Amino acid sequence: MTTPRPETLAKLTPVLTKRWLSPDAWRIGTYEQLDGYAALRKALKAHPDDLIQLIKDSGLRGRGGAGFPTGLKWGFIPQGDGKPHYLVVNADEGEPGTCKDLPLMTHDPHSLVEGVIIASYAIRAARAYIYIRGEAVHAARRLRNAVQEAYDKGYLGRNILGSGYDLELVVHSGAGAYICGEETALLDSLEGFRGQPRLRPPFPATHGLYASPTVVNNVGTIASVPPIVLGGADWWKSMGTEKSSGPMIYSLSGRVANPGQYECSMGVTLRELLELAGGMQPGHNLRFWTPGGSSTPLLAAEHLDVPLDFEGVAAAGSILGTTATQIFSDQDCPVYATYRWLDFYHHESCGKCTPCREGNYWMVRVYRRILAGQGTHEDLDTLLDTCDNILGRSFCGLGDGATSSVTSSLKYFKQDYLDYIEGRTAPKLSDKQLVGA
Ligand code: L3W
Ligand code: SF4
Repeated sequence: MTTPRPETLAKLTPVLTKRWLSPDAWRIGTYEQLDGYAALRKALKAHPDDLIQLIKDSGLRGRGGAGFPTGLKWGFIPQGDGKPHYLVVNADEGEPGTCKDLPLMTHDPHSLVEGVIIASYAIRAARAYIYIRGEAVHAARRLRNAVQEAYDKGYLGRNILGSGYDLELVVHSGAGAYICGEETALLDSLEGFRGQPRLRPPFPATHGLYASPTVVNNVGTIASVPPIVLGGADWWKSMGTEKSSGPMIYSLSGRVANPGQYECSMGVTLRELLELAGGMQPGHNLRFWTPGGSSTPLLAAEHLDVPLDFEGVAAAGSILGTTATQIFSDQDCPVYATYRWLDFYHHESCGKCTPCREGNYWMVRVYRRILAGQGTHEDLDTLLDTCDNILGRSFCGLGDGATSSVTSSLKYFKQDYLDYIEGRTAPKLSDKQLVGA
């Protein structure tokens, strides 16, 4: 266990999480007492274009994994086109290890609702949707309650706060498919079709929901909007790094003493996060970790001081992704962990394209063989070759993401694979588990 140092503790920057520990923060009365809906009042007095410029100036980047500049995306919405515009919030948090949006919606749902209203006003949308993961029953209940409270208080519906602006907000629960977190599959699902990715371009910004201009943003992105409106772009940029501005919610899970959500300025390192979280569990030493969920290449103990911002993680050969740091120790097996992630991608593959559908199916079978002590040296080449045929050849990011842990675990932990193949590690799977992929 490491004792937190005061200078490290100063790195906690509660902005999106600042109300989480207040009693009943999810109720509108508490929210209003803690600055709630003050940003909306301010925003409704501004011109929509000025709000888009403010978000551009803040440097806010998407919190759903890709880090696309939010103000730029809002600016893509054509104006004066006569078509309806939509805002869709991607609340389908399903990436293994990722746990930042569901706690936000559970503890502080009004921050998302307020962000939705401001963002919709900025892009001139009269209808917005929050697409929430089907299994997240409690968060959806909190969210629906918050939406109703906002309607009752005149923050939603017709002529919001006497501004003349109208907005309807619908909370839609999905049916529990990871692929529906891909923005175009999400739109298909929202339209009532089977959720499968659409060809991009055209992007949702011009051809989104019902073929109309649509902004799709992650929960954390939209919940960042009210603090930016209140605090200003310079204040937001005073946190984080030059190209990755603001705070970010990092979720720590696995072999860590105090798992949970830690909101810090972007660019914090895993070493600092671990100090905040009380260090590793007793008796465990860090061996490997994901910087941003299971779709991001693994990093190793040597990467403890990598700045966790978009550029820093990319320079280390991985992706910031959803800032879901899953921590594994010297008592965990990178081959088995990779197999479990791969099994997830194989199960969640929508089947639309061959590289992902077939590639993941076959790779799961190879992993089972290796873990059952029946692998060969050629299997390692087969895995790399299959990844080569999935990465960049898949229809959407799910296929690419599936290869991340395979290639990175082979890069850093090839010896662990060889130990199974050459009989130094006891098999983890039985012969019976070889089939059925
Ligand atoms: C208009 C253009 N819009 C790009 C928009 C695009 C989208 C955003 C980013 O995947 C990643 C993925 C996962 N005109 C545009 C444009 N856009 N060019 O920008 O797009 P893209 O394709 O870079 O990424 P994506 O498809 O949004 C997201 C990774 O995140 N991930 C997992 C995420 C899981 C969750 C979750 O469970 N909640 O988010 C982890 O790393 O692999 O690479 O809006 O339309 N020219
Ligand atoms: Fe479906 Fe996988 Fe192809 Fe994406 S990459 S479209 S999830 S089969």
